[in-house]
Amino acid sequence: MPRVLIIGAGGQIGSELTFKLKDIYGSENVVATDINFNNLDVVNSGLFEIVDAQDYNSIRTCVEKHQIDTIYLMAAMLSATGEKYPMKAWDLNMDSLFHVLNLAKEGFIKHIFWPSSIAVFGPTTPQVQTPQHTTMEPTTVYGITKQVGERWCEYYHTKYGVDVRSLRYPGIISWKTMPGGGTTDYAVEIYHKAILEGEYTCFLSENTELPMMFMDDAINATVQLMQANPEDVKIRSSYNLAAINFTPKQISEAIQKHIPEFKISYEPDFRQQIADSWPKSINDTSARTDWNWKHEFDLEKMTSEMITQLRKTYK
Ligand code: AKB
Repeated sequence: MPRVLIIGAGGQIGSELTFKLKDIYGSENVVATDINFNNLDVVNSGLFEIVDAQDYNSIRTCVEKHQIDTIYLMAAMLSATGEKYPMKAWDLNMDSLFHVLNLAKEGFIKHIFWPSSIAVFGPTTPQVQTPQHTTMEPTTVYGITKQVGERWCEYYHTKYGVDVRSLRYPGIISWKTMPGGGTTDYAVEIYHKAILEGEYTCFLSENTELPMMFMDDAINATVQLMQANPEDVKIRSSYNLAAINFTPKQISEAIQKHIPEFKISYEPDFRQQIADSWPKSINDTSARTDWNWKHEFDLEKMTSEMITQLRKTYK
């Protein structure tokens, strides 16, 4: 049984990964950590420790205390917040990655999952069916940290034999924990506002198409990649990963099938420029071929699940 540590377990993806990994490996083998106690569902779900992702000793102490062999590093500052605090984003995203890579290099842990993002791509990247290997000139601080991080992951794997695996997540849509500070966050907020207020003002323009994915698919991809045979994991920078692509107009039409009176308006802000620099769709053939990745949720299925679950939450 792996002994797992999740850093950033209180966040949107970290929280659901925590619940899933506890289901698979048993609560006693999974230690959730975050820098605060904010997510009570996670804090109360079993083993929980306060860990500062920027403090090497804080992570190492926790690793040694719980005899951890696998770390999922989910703490990061995302694209929109990163533009407000560039140096903080650089420090958090890079320090935490180096700490974890070095713990593996020094023999304290054996396996690492580290998420990359579609933010590694930029305005000079082909925007439709973006290939795995292509021009990457990110224009956000977050994108720069993810691109540089990918190079370091591959470097640690090649030079030091570190088993680090990574996915370029698209925008992730879920109902349990809110995302924070991302450009794709509108696609979560819209469902909450649709249920609570029947209307939503979107910070991206109506025809801004972006790659997206329902949380269950993202978690399954993560688990599948981490369980894959090492020889099948041929890419050690980060895998392109895709499911669905849609615009604010298309998601609002999908919501209107369940809530006919729902209204959307558009007030694009600084996040429009970030979205415009990212792909509209992603080619993830390598993930599908190397370790049999398949997604399950399309826009309709995801919308129906989001609305059902949020109606229960807000009842
Ligand atoms: C963001 O919008 O910053 C993130 C991402 C695409 O990595 N959701």
